[in-house]
Amino acid sequence: MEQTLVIIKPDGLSKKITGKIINILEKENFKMAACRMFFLDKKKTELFYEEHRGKEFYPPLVSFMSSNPSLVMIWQGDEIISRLRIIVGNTNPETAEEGTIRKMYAGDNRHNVIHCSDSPKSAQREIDFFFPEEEIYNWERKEYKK
Ligand code: FUP
Repeated sequence: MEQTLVIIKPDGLSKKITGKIINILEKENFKMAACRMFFLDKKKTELFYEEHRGKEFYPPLVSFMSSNPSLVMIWQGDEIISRLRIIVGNTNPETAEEGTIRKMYAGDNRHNVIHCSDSPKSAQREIDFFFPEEEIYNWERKEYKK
């Protein structure tokens, strides 16, 4: 089963859409495997977005991501990496497809409420970046009344 890293960014928490985003993921039948709140300080953000170091948007991105806490999660499901990229939508909400999370909730291409891994390789790196193995749960859904 494929896993991906999801971050509800500081603007997502401020906009009070955490539940809405989790609801979208649950409706897809994806399963949460880990969840923790992180205050991404400057150093941790710089390392996480290392591939963008040197770009003009890197300093303001680091400052935005370290302005408030984020909710960091691992989600799993069949082909979740590519499927979630479609559900999340383009980096810039102006060009994102209708109905995508970023089209519905993002302000601009920096304050875009959610991160999700873009490939199996980056998913593995990002999962290892935040979670030790013992904090990742492999569990099965059970049937309950109501
Ligand atoms: P994505 O995979 O869609 O999150 O986008 P990228 O990996 O290209 O960029 C990572 C983050 O850098 C974005 F989510 C927000 C930030 N960014 C900017 O602030 N300005 C830009 O022009 C591009 C990206």
